[in-house]
Amino acid sequence: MLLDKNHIEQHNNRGAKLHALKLAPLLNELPQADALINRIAAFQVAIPSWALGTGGTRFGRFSGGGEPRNLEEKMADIALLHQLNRASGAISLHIPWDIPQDPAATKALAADYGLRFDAMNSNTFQDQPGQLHSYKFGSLQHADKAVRKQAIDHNIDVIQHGIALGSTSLTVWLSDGSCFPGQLNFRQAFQRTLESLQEIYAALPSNWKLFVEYKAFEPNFYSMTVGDWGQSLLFANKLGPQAYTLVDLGHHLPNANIEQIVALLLMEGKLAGFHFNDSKYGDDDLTVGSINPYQLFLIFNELVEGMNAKEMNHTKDLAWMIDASHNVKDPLEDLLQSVEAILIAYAQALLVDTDALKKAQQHNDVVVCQEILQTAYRTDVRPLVAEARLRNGGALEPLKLFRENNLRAGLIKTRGEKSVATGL
Ligand SMILES: [Mn+2]
Repeated sequence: MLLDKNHIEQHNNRGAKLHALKLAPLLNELPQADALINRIAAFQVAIPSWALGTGGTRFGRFSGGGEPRNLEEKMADIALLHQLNRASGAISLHIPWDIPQDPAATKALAADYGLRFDAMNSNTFQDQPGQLHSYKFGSLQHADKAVRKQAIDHNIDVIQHGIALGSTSLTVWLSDGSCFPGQLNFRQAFQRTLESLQEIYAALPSNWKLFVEYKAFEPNFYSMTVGDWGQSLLFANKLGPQAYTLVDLGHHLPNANIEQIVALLLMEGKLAGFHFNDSKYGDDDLTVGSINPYQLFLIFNELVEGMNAKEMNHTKDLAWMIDASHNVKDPLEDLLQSVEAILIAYAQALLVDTDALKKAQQHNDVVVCQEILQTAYRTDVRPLVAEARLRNGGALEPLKLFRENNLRAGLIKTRGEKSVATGL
């Protein structure tokens, strides 16, 4: 369900005067404001197909109503987000939750909406109905070769689905590991996983990337076979030039220095996938920037610095995706908040006076180093982000417009109170 363009125009006209007042000081103060706005306007974040419904925990799930009932409705939701913020122009599909029944039609629908297909996601962390072998004790690491083969074949099948849609990357997140000491031989688990990944890697088209996503714990609580960035990097290096590490912000132990991790992965040319969310304790999958926006800024600061050092394209060279769960908020409102937080942190990182920072670092002027970072972080860049959105044809205030037009009520009317989207 897309919004009538007139509604966006009227909303923008109503807020135009106040927006101009807020933007003017930034345009005066920042000589590079125009270039900044263009960079922000180019930034796109993919939305995963499992993020449009209400999320839950193992204790319960509380649907908010109007959830998309199929892939087409999920795409319609992302198209609506993209219409509002012009920064959500990609969808990341999960197989088998969202297998396109008619790939050509799915591809055509995406083109109509102006969406492209981001990374494909395989699933060997749960058993599907009718599945021959169980993943209870792992998939690519499994002691039984038949289980490993089933998991390898699934990943190759996901690549085939992706080729049909025009995707160019595969994300492999494994829940493989062990829950108790002695359950697993770590070296053998690693070797078997590597051999399995090598078979998947061999099935990649030459223009594809393989992202190896790591996670510190859960669902296995003693060891995870791809448990941190070092293990992921080992796999990626052993696999070859098309394999990369994927950083998910929620997949670290508490207080991990994620900004240092991304800096080093970029240095090695091995960072290519990135999942946004926020957390206080573990893999909480909360709205991006809702708990620790300063950390998000520090991470973006290293991302921008590291990408610039390698002359990378900010928009295209890393696969940016939101990977969060919406347990108590409207998923679409939550995603609008997340994208906004990402663009704000990106804009703040672009504001960092890198020349001055280099000088201060050279002279060990720790005070000035902190001042430079915090000056950027404490700048209210929201008018720049809004201006970027306006130039792209989006809404001045997407969340406000979503509510003004009762868009969730409209979705409930079409889809019902009790519709449930596939996902976690
Ligand atoms: Mn993730």
